[in-house]
Order: sequence, then structure tokens, then C-alpha cells
Amino acid sequence: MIPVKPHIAKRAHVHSLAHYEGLYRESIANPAGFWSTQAEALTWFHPPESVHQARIEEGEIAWFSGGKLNACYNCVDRHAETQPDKVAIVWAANEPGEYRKITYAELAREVGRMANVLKSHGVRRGDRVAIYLPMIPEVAFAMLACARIGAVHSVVFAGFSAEALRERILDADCAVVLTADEGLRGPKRIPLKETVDDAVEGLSVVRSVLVAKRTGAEVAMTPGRDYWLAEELAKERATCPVEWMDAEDPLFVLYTSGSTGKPKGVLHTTGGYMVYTAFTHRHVFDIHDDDVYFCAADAGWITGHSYIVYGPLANGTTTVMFESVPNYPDCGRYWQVVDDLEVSVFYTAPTAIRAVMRAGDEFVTRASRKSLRILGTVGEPINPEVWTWYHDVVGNGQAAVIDTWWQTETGGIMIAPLPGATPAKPGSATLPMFGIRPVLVDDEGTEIKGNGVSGNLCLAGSWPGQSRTILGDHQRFRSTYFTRFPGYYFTGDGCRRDEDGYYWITGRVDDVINVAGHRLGTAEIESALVAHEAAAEAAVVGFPHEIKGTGIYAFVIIRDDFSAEDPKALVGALRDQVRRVISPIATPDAIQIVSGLPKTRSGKIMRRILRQIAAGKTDDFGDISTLADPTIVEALIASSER
Ligand code: 7RM
Repeated sequence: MIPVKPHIAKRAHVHSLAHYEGLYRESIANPAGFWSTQAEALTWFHPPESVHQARIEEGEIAWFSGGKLNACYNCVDRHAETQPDKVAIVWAANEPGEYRKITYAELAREVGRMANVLKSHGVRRGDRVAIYLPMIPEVAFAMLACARIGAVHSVVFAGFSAEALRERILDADCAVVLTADEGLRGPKRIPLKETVDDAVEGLSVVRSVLVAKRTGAEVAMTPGRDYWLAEELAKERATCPVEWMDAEDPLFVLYTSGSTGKPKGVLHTTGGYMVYTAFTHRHVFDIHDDDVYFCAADAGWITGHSYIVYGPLANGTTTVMFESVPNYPDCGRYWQVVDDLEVSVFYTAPTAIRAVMRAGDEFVTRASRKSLRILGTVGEPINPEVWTWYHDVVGNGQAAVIDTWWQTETGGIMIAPLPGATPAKPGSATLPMFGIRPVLVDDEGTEIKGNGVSGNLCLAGSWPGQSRTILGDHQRFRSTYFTRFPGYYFTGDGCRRDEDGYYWITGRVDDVINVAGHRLGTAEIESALVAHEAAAEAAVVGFPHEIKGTGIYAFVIIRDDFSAEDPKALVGALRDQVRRVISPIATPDAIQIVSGLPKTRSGKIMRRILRQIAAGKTDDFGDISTLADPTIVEALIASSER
């Protein structure tokens, strides 16, 4: 494959491959020196006393110990002082053409007021606050307000169900929940307050529910528990002192799916996370003072945390917050926003690109897009055809396409090209960030050296943005990430390193699937299905899906004592069950009612067989001799939904 030449060499921070290679070597040879220099980009109340300590096998990691700082101060106050009139956040509302520009000076006041509201509702340093908001500026104000007073936010994606929200509120012991009357997503209204009511019913931990007004819909308000956010804000002053936090004090917890049923509260701390997100945002997106940066993720995911809020604001950048969806009112919406705001850097998920690509080029070409210089992607592998369309059509062949690989647990981007330096190969996330050491290991944990090899992707050593623990369960943190391949952090992804040392992520090697850029555990979906009275057992696998990347296919065994009069209605009920228990994003695309599952004699489901059936690839199943009942395979094919 002929690599695509880097663009924008004139203004890039890192201007050639040789420049990248030199800096990379330096960062690996002297990580302490490298990262202490990067830490100087932040404002510290007290500088760090050491750079880094780690005992990887115990999952004990610390960066910048002894340092004191505040994330909100770094994102807001210092810019409000030096560039008060620069736009910090442009909110692109659900309706096209509707924008709200918030300067750094205004942001300081909004966040100060919000911090005072939280305090008046009893939130203290170290307390957890749940944020269940749509993409309105209040979501950023609330995150930053928590950071300001040393509270730990737990943003829950506003597409999650009441049950999922309740589980997260309980796990983190959140006394305050922020929400809105309703959310807007294109033509749809999302009844957020109603969902919160269901989630917190009977929960004594929740003292206050603060409700932002988005649509003005009539919602039930429980006296003594529910408060209109605007009324609470109106009572408060716009200034609030910052809490100086230790570098290793928690900044936030964010739940993510793993291979077991229970979501994990991934915890990030203050100093390392801030250094890493600011650093990677600046370098990967080649950020300069005049950039208008638009990341179309939701604040409920790590991409929203690191690359809508913390990274860009720490760098004093203008960051766009998008409330709507890519196909509202039509598939040209992104490019309309790009033209309206003169966006120079755009960042989204391959699933969104695939969705708008299908609608045809006219939706793209009717916008000028002349301000675009960098096009990023994240969340799943990007198919080379889609990469090429993004590059040629959206970017007019003029913008650098930056495929960024990383995870909730890594805090920030790990593997990505640098615009202006790294020749791209469509479909490859290319080369590691400074200070990052990807390692491929075989199933026995032996490192696979050299190029032109594949294996389990691990990361050696540590980096400042690395997650420090799973809230309330450090043992699970250790066993999930540090025991399978001792001495390394295990990512859960498979990966190939090609002849040029470029990395190609091949997808998860565990029971996690990536559906339309959302990370889901198959075990979670199975538990939701089995919680239905009709279901005895369920097995969920992914299958290739044109738009979502991966679709969800569920095999369900119905209980003997359950009489399903109408199989269609039963499948519908099972789908609703998953929607209700987890979220619409977890709804199976196909449900096949089966009488048995392909199990080995030791009782393990052979998922590889289910994956093949779900993909419609049933010509060769390889070795199935370990199955307890090999005839089951034929029966599964016969009743397949493909
Ligand atoms: C940022 C985010 C993490 C999982 C990860 C991968 C997959 C993410 C890419 C990718 C191929 C990419 N956090 N993934 N980025 N696969 N190329 N550029 O997505 O915690 O929600 O998901 O997503 O499998 O392990 S996440």
C-alpha cells in the first residue's frame, strides 16, 4: 500500500516523520524528562515532586506526586484571565443554525455559579455527582464545577435506561444528580427527568435532583428532592474558590463495559489525566490558537470528556458542542456546522461517517468545507473505503485523516498519526504517541518482536493518562488489565504490526463488542435477556454490520414452562427488554430462538460457531469435535435469521 503523504506541513507542531521519530525516541529513553516538560503546560499551585512511580503488576500507578493543581482552573480561570473574550464553547443546538457562543469569561461565571449550587446542595471535596444531561452547555459547566470543588463526576450517557442509571448512581454513591426535563436528538424528545425519577425511586442516597430546562416539558417535581437548576443558579454568586487537589486525587469516574455483566467505574485522577489530554489534544490535532475544533462525540463517553471538555479547554481552544445527530435535518448537518463555524478540526466515529456517506456526496459537496484541515476518527476500526471517502470527499483531498486508537482506560489517544508528520495508511492507526510503548504478545504472554506480526495488544510501562483503578474494586482493576499478561497493561484488542511498524487494530479479543462506536459487553446483554421471564439462556455475539460496524445477534433458549403463542411478539418483547434494562443502543438487531447452544463437553459456549452463523458464513466450521452435541449446529443454521 502506498502511504498517503501528510498534509499541512507548514504549520504542524511536529513537521516530519524524522522529527516524530526523534521526539519519540527521546520520550522512550527519558520518560521522566519528557513528561515533566509536558507537565509545564499546565498551571500548578504546587509543582510535582516526582514524575512517576508504578508497580504495574499490582496496578499501582502514580504520576506527578506531590503536585497540586485544579483541572477547572486549568481549563477556565487561566484563560479567562489571558483571553477573556475568546470563545471557549460554541454550542450547536439541535435546530440547524442555532448557536450559543460562550467566552472564557462567561464560562468562568457559569462554572462558578454551578459550583456554588453544588456546594449549597452539600457536595464536598471527594463526593460523587451523577450527571445525566443531554448535550447542552450545562454538561460542561457541571463537569468543570465538580472539578472546581474537588467533587468526582460520573457522567452517564443520557441514552442509558433507568436501570442502568440507577446501578451507576448506587455504585458510585452519588448524592446529587443533574438532569434535564427532556433531551432533544433530531426529531426525538428524550424524557430524561422521567427516567431519573424511575432510577432514583426509593434510593435514599440521592438527596437532590437538579433539573435543567431544555424543552419546557411538564415534568413531575418531588418537593424536597427536585430543584429547577435555573432557580438554584439564580441564588448563587458567580465566583467560587478552587480546591487545590493532589495530582493523584480522583477527577472523575466513567462507567464502561467489560467482559462480565457489571459495568466498571473507570477512575481517572487529576494531574496525569490533565497533562495527557492537553498534550495529546495539542499534538494529534495540531492545535493552534485560531482553531475551531469540533468533536461530535457525546459527553457521556470518554471521547467527550477528554476531547470536548478537558483537553481542548486546557489548551484554551474553541470547542464545539453538538446537541443534534448527523442526519438531522438531513445527512449534511455536520458540514453545515463546519461551514457556519469555520471548523478547522473535526473528530467523529466511523459509524457516523458510514451513515452520512451512504446518503451520497451531494450532502457533502453542497457545503464548502474550506476551513477543514484535520479529520479525526475514533471508536472502531475505519474501513479503508470509508477512510478514503472521508479524505477525498469530505476533506477534498486537502485535510489530514487521523485515525486515533485509544480506550476509556487509557484516558487519551495512544496510537495515531500526527498531521504533517506521519504518512497515513487507510485503516491503520499508524504509530504510537510519544511515551507509548505498544507490545504484541502471543496467548502465552511472550512478546512477539519484529514487524509483519499479529498478537494481543498490550502497553508496556505507564503514561500519565492511564486509569488508576476501578471505583471500589481495585482487585478487579488488577485482574482485568494486569494479570493475563504479567508486566503489561492488556488492552483487550487484537492487533497487527505491518512491515513498516504500523499498527492495525483488528478488534476485541474478549467478549466486548463495538456497536456504532459504543462499547458493549455481550454478557450485559445476555443478562438483560435472561432477566425476561421467557428466557432460559442467551448467547450474544457481534456480526459485521454495514453502518454500525458490528451488529448484535442474540441466540435465546426459551424456558420449557413458557408457552410462546406468538413467536414474533416474543422476539419483540425480548428486544424491548434489552432496551429497557440497558439502552436502545444495546437492542439486538436479530434474535434467534433456539432449542440449544453449541457447548463443549465442559459446558463452554463455542462462540466462534455462533459468530459464523450470525455472519451467515456457514460453509466451514472447522473443528467442532469438542462439542457435546455436534448436531446442534445444523439446527442452528436451519433456524438462522440470516
Ligand atoms: C475512545 C474509545 C475502546 C475500544 C478499543 C477498540 C475500539 C477505539 C479505535 C478502535 C480500531 C480505532 N473508548 N477502538 N478506537 N478500534 N481503531 N481507532 O472508543 O473505551 O469506548 O472503546 O474501541 O476496540 O478497545 S472505548
